[in-house]
Amino acid sequence: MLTEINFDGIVGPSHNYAGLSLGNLASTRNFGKVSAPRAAALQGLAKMRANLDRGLVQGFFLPQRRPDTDWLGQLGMTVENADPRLRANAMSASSMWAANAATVSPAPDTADGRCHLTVANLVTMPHRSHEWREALAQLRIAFADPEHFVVHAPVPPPFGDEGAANHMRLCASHDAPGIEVFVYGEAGGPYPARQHREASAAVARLHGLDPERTILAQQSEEAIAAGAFHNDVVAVANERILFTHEHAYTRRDWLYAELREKLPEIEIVEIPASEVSLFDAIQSYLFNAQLVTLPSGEAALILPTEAQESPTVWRWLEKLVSGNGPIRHLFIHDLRESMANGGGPACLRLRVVADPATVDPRFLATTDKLDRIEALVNRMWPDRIAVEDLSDPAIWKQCLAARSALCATLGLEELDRERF
Ligand code: SUG
Repeated sequence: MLTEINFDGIVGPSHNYAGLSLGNLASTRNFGKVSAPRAAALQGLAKMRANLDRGLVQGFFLPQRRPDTDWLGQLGMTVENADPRLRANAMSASSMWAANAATVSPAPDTADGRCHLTVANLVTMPHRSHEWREALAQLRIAFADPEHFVVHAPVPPPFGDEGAANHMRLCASHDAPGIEVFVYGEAGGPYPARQHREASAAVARLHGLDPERTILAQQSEEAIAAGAFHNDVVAVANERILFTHEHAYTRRDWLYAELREKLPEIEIVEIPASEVSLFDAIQSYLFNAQLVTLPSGEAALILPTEAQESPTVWRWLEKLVSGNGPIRHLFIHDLRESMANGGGPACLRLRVVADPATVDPRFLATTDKLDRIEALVNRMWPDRIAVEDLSDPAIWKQCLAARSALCATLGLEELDRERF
């Protein structure tokens, strides 16, 4: 039975605000703020628990080992003698944003009938460029069944690939063949375009997708310049619904026409700039919602608190669900710690359409397992981290010990032993 499984990144114990992500306005704005890693992880776990209670299948990925001394070693440094900026890059908890872990093409879309995953190389940002090794290791364990999955290593640099955050799949239902849309950037005003066309095209080829059912669309320069460093900040798709901002794409009319031709049942819900500006959409992370199909068959948006706090955005959303439109429910979650680094509900999860019975069960959530993770977070995650603390050996030790304990709790000790 193919179902959508949302794998959320568990927020790591080193979560901090070092302002490392140029073009991500929240990251820049909150540089130097004191973070609350324990609260951050608990907020993420509460979202997972709520989704489980809603009848959705929930999985997770583990936080990566931080400080990443293997990466510093490749640069000829140790965590003790690294300069503070590079040390901060080695301490980032950014792997929590699982939407950037990989791009996923479910079995009904691929030539060999298996689900293909390509790990993202994340080469544009130094603090994210060293995530791929452990991401690959986790995916190879979680999706080890060769009958159902193929896990590809990242596409080579310099072609930047940021994974599912720049990929959308539209289909009549999750288990039917889909139309896969790869969104790349060419220009972004003062900011880098993090997803390159060459990388998107390579992933589509590696996954064995039918070119007739694959679309490469350019993200608008205006959107990137306004702070939409990934497509999932200005659009989200699920089954036959595309929910998007008017100014998300360079050739919007062409894209909509292609989609309508390839999937006649598509429902495009577009917010015009005259009702919600790109600025308000990006500030509120309205589009960084999880758009999910509930067991009842109805579509729901899982939104961050910030969307409710913006009067224009909230008015628009209330109108959306009170009408006859395809989206019927709104659920709000407090994810302020992740949001302050530019990561909303959709950034925190990687969607994989698969039969849960074919996935390594150690990566699947149950209420009992979430209880155990929560207890561990309460006991071992730092309460606060200021940017200066990233140079404190006691924090390095605490972060390493917390992650080791989590690996042990989940029976994933091999991740603790492996070097990346
Ligand atoms: O890559 N923030 C992440 C946020 C990623 C959000 N993901 C999606 N849109 N899918 C990023 O910019 C901030 C880290 C810092 O500033 O220290 C950061 O990496």
